[in-house]
Amino acid sequence: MKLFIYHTPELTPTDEVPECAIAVDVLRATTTMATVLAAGGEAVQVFSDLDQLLALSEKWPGEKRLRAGERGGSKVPGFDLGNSPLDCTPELVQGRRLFISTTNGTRALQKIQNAKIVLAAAFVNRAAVVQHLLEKQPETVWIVGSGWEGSFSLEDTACAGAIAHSVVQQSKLSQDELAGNDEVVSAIALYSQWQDNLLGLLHLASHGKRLLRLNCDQDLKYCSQTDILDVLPIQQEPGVLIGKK
Ligand code: 3SL
Repeated sequence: MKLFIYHTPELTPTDEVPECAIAVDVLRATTTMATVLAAGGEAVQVFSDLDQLLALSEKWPGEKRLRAGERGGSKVPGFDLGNSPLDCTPELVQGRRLFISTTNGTRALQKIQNAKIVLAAAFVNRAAVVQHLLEKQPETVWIVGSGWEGSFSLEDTACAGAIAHSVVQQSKLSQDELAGNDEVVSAIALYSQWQDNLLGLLHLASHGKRLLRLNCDQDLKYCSQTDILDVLPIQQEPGVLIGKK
């Protein structure tokens, strides 16, 4: 297995496709997706465009859908939900499909949707993602951070590092054998430094600060937890993820 980390969708190559690609948006899209699927959501369908989301979800039975729209950290008016994982209770999401569009996370997933295996990861479901990699042993794995409007996000790279760190610990591969690019080495170093204080890292991150200004302290707390959800969000058809438990 060779692992490559790309900090943003914009930095991700477009002329090749890996066997397995993983989108990461710790704050908060992939954390929300894992939460919905762990709580019994039927599927998560991602859109970069809000109008497309509204048009497509309109064809879905009303009682079986939830529409989530986030821009700039806030809920889009008229949508059922914004992008807080804390709103996604089993009572609300069970048996329903989440149609979701967020500023960066859904774009990252769309960027990698042609890979053979497409996953969504966050700290909350890191162990499930690592277990899948160890079982399937894909030859090439890309982890793509969502970033913020084209620039680097501390928390997404730290989560990519958490995945890489755990693969090294649980496989016979050394860091040198696993790393396909320099980003892997630096992501592991970042995670290693902060692994005992991920909430502190989220407070330091620029998007964490943006969310704190929007009074999302509890979201940061939730998103900083590692390995609390045993769920693997895996793409079933382009743009549609289901939860493998
Ligand atoms: O950028 C995104 O996709 C979102 O996760 C941003 S937010 O955390 O909902 O503000």
